[in-house]
Formats: sequence, C-alpha cells, structure tokens
Amino acid sequence: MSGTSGDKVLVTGALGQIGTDLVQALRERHGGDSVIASDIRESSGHSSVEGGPFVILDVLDTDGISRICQSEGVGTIYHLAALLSAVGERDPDLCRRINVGGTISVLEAAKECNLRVYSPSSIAVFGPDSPRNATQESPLNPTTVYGETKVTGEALAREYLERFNVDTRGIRYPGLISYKAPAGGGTTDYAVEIFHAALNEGHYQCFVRPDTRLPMLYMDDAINATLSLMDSGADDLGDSRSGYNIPCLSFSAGELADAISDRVEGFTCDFVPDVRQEYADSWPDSIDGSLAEEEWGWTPEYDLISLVDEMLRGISSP
Ligand code: NAD
Ligand code: AKB
Repeated sequence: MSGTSGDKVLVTGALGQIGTDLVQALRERHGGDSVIASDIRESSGHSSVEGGPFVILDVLDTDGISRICQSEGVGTIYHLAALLSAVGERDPDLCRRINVGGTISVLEAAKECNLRVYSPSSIAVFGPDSPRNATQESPLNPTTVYGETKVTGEALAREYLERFNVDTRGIRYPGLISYKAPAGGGTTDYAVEIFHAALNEGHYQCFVRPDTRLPMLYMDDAINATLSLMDSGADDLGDSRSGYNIPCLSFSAGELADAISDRVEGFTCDFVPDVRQEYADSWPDSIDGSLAEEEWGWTPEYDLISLVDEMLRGISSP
C-alpha cells in the first residue's frame, strides 16, 4: 500500500476511560465525521459510537488499520488500546500481546501509511529504584509486566521515529480521574471509584492504604496536555518525545477521601489493601514534569480541590 497522509484521525481503544473524553475533544476540534473511533468491542449508546464514525478494530490487525487509514484518509492515530496494570498483571502474556503487539501493529501501519502516532506511556515505567519524585531521566526498572510493556512502547516509538521517520509522541500519564467513563482496570482506579461510591453508597472500601501517594491528574488536563503535545512543532521536541513526564498533582488516598468527606456529608472510607497495593508501592509518589513545561509549555489547571468539585458536579449532573 502506498502512503498518503490525510486530515482524519483514528482513535484505537476509543471506548475506554481516556478515549471517551479524547474522542469528544477531537470531534469538537475537527468535526464529528473526521474522527473515527474504534475499539475491539461494540457498545451501543456510548458517545464515541454515537457522535461520529465508529468501527470495530482489533489493534493486532495491522492490515485492518492500514486499510481504514488508506480508505478514509487518516493522517493521525491516537493509540489508546491496551490492558492496564491490574488486568494486565492477571494475564501477563495477554498484556504483552496487546500492549506491545498492538503498538508494533499501529507503528507498522503508520510506517506504511505515513501517519503521525500518539501512543501513551505511564508512570508505571518507573520501579522501586526510582526516586520518590521521578525525573525524566530516572531509571526505568518497573516490576510490573504492564510497566515493562510501557518501557518497550517508548522504545518502539523512538525506534520508528529514528529508523522510519514516523512522527511518534507520548506522555507518561499519571492516574487519570474522570467521570464520563469507568476506569479501565488499573491500580489508580480507586481514585475514580471513590467518587461514585461516595455519591451512590456513602461509603468506599479503598484497595490501597491511606498513605499511598501517587501522581494524578484530572482528565481535562490530560486531554489538554495530549492535544498540546500533538500541536507542538517537531523542532520543539527533544529525545523524550515518546514518553514525557508532565507536571501533575500528587496526593494520598487518605487526602482524597478527606477532600470528598468535606463535601459529601456522611461519607466514610475504609482501607483494605489488596495486590494492587504492591503495584502502587512500586511507583513514584510524584513526577517532575519540568522538561515538558520547558519544551512545549504545558501546566495543569486543576488542583485536588477543583478536581474533587468537578468530579462531584459531573457525576451528579444528569
Ligand atoms: P481503558 O482500559 O479504559 O481502555 C482501553 C480500551 O482498549 C478498552 O475500551 C478496550 O476495549 C480496548 N481494547 C483492548 N484490547 C483491544 C484490542 N486488541 N484492540 C482494540 N481495542 C482494544 O484504558 P485507558 O485508561 O483509556 O488507557 C488508554 C491508554 O492510556 C493505555 O495505553 C494506558 O496504558 C494509558 N494510561 C492510562 C492511564 C489512566 O489512568 N487511565 C494512566 C496511564 C496510562
Ligand atoms: C494504572 O493504574 O494501571 C494506570 C496507569 C497509572 O498506568 N492508571
């Protein structure tokens, strides 16, 4: 297949937590018809399905990706299909197959069809030997298979950029907090579930200790960061473009529960750690995103209080 890069956008894993918000933001920017949402599963009534074109697409199907990109005139892929840490650690082979295999598949299609690729990384690239405030250059020795797949994903993105001139970019997202879609099976899911439990049941049983402190961000900030990175001139981006640390919040599960208790009368939370505690303990408390700030000038808008207010408002709105 010969490559022609068009104006349209393809999003893989579009029915997930990030895809739900990102597809909406991209459709507001480019128009509904220009953003093709895709996922391996059908979900009628979902905003990514209803608001514009939607196709069933397995990210392991390189030819299928290339065919859609060629026939629809796609120029950019936002590659969100993946298994997150909790689900991934339950089935490491599947996690490697989808996360690494899916990324290779997307990059191969991008090479063939001359596409730009946004492929997210994660704070899970860091392991227990990282400083508690991980910098861009801190060592990448994750102890989760999910984290390994993210380190490999960054390396693959660099390789396709250097060898084949594929324009690849990515952010090491922290735990993302949003209300439009459920969290997709990660360790940081407690920071989403707690809001729904507070409003629906008045109580949450949190699966990490109250002193568990992780990098976090409200979804609107994560979407803005993503679009801002993709809008940046290639000349502004340095060697970290396949996995930027970005400036984020950092708070403990206990601080989050307290901020919700201050606003939801009678809300109680208890803490019963499970295996996900181990994954959380292997990740840094916070990350230093100063390089992203320097190179493409991005900073978040939401702090813990405004994030909690927005989450409670969003879940309560019909
Ligand atoms: P999610 O689990 O909510 O969504 C992933 C989507 O991928 C799902 O809708 C699923 O059906 C789809 N999918 C799974 N296998 C597929 C396949 N073979 N082909 C096509 N689609 C498939 O995940 P998310 O939270 O939206 O995360 C998106 C990306 O961002 C992932 O790479 C994840 O590692 C990364 N990330 C997310 C967070 C976060 O807090 N949400 C944090 C760091 C990094
Ligand atoms: C997870 O918890 O697996 C994700 C992530 C930080 O990558 N939210």
